[in-house]
Amino acid sequence: MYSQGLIGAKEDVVEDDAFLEAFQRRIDAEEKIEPNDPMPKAYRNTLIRMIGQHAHSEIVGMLPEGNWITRAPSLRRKVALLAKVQDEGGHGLYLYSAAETLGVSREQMTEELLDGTAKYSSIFNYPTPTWADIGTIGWLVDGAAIMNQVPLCRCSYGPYARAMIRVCKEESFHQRQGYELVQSLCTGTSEQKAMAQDSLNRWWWPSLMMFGPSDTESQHSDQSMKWKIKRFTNDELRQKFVDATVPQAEHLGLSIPDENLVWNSEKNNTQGGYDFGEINWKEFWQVVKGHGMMNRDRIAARKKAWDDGAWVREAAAAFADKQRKTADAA
Ligand code: FAQ
Repeated sequence: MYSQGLIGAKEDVVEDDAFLEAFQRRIDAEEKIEPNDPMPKAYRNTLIRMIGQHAHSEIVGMLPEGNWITRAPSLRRKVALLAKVQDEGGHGLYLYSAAETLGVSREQMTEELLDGTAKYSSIFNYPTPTWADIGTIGWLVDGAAIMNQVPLCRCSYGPYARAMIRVCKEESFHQRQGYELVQSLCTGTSEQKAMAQDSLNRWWWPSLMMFGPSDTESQHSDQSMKWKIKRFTNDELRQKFVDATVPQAEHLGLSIPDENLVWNSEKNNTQGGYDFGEINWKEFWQVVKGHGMMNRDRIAARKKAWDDGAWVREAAAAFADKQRKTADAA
């Protein structure tokens, strides 16, 4: 699927045992792999799939929050929300650029998003009916994103790892401003606190789903861990997120909507951790396969933006072409 027009691709590399072992030795020595380095096709394709999905998630992720920009309750909140949504757009652009170093074009990636071949995070297929959802997204969704993305700063592929450093700094700020928003609601009127609780009830389980299928179901984790693309498994990160977030909810005076949530002092090598209830995997796969509440709207919005922007892309390409011809003639 991603084999055409690879920028730095060493198509002539013979993937024999000697090559694969030498590549693994570089990974084990914590060397960064750079765009023009020889790499196994499967390593390249894994990164294109994962970085592409990540980039699409950032861009699609602008939609649920963008929905509230015109209705933010104060100028201060509107400025913070505008800046956050703009940051997510920026993250998408770094990530598309990181994927492009692997020889895939942004056009190809976008077409694969629009035709359903490429995925984006399940979380952005849930609606944002109340203002409290803006706080909860910052608190939980950015919180989960950070938990997943901080280890990606040590990913073996250089351009992805470097892009993640700035992304994580910005996501940390988003998480704090989201938490501060929820905290204002929790210290406000009883209606405001109820709005925060209702929002937590709706976003808790989808946030846990962001980490992907359980380790026994994950198709790519073993190989991605071996290549040091992923540093932790999906379940390990999910557990870290639960352990970090439950005390935050307690501090806010909110209840996590899970009757099976209980502290287990034996967990995490006896350091302790929370046991929690079973995720609704049926719902997860339905959303991933395109049947969530907002999937159709999200893709329709991205398709409209892509179609409406066609003339800009054509004009930019024509301008670049003209400049090249002028330079050639000189
Ligand atoms: N949603 O074998 P695994 C954000 C798919 S950024 C949809 O475990 P892997 C910022 C997976 O692709 C959020 N699909 O896969 C923000 C695979 O299908 P495929 C995005 C999912 O790659 C905040 C299949 O299931 N972050 O939130 C999901 O080893 C606020 C089997 O799964 C990233 O993308 C899911 N939740 O692990 C923006 C981080 N989970 O591709 C706006 C980078 C799994 O074979 C507002 N990505 N699938 O057809 C990753 O860390 C990994 O790719 C995982 C999945 C952990 C997502």
